[in-house]
Amino acid sequence: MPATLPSYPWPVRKSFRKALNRSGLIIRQHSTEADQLIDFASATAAGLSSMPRRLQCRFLYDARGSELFDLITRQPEYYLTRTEAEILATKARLIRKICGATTLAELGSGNSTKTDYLLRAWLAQAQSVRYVPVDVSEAALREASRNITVSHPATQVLGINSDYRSAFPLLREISPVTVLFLGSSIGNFAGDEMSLFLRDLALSLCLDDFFLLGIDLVKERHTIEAAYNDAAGITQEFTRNLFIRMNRELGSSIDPSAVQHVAVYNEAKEQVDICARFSQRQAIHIAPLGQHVIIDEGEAINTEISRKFRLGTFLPFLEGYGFTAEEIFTDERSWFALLLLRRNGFPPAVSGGTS
Ligand code: AVI
Repeated sequence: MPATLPSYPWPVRKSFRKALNRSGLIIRQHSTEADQLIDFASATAAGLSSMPRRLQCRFLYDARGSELFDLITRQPEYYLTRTEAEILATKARLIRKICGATTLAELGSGNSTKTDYLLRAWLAQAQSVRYVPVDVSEAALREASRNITVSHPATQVLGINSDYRSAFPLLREISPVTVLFLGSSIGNFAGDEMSLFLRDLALSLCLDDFFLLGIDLVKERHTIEAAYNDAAGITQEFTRNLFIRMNRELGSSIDPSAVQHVAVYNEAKEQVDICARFSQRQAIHIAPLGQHVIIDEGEAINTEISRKFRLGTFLPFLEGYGFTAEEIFTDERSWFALLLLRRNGFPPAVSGGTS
């Protein structure tokens, strides 16, 4: 686990500070297209050679993958987005009251639709608000920025086009801040990734900054499994799209029709394990590295996990990273929770996972 956070050279910080007074400006990530391709190729090669085989879920979100995820959130079985939006709709004003006139920064903002409730609540209390969305997709940032500027002209939008971790060192520049991490995206992290994320975020925030975290709660198996096996087959297409992306970018020559989407709730681990099972043997080519990996008929590759949480164990775990709950908001069925956390402590010097 790296001991230090990535840091930006002074000129980048300086230009970010200058940009704080403007709107709509996109800070670009530093990696080139070639770097991104090598990152995809090497992570794929490592994941396919590990046992069990596992691909990193961040690669699911190319342009088509992001479109498909957006469609997933509208499926009747996928309760997460709707339930979180219901909570936000009723609690946004109270959240603003507790957080005060902080800057809103959103990690993995996507199309920023749920953020609308918070922006309205912030603008009901002040003439303007600064909103800093962070996303790897420049197209998503530009669209969100355009939409928000049209629907809330008093919002100053300053997009950061990078992964979360690279954006963390800039959070201090916009403190006092409320960082949003919605949709239970934290559930897609494995134990060590979650620990690293929480530790780095805690180290990047100032004392008394806020962290609004959406988490999906443990519930009956059939409700959870239905959400990841929608009748329209969109989630299946989402899983398949990762292999279509590999064909396009890595020259992999995979037969997409041999990819079967399998999503099963593991009650012992309290997580959905999402896999691609191959109905035929495949020789997966990773052209940029000149490698081949053989996948046998019936073999499965894990493409994602989606953890479900219990408040009784997760809140003390968050406290261990310096985050204390100011308020916990849930829906009527206790299916989903929004945790309003305050950073008022310190993370451990060396962190461990939840499992
Ligand atoms: C983004 N994330 C919170 C989704 C989830 O529910 O774990 C990703 C997803 N994968 C398939 N369906 C939804």
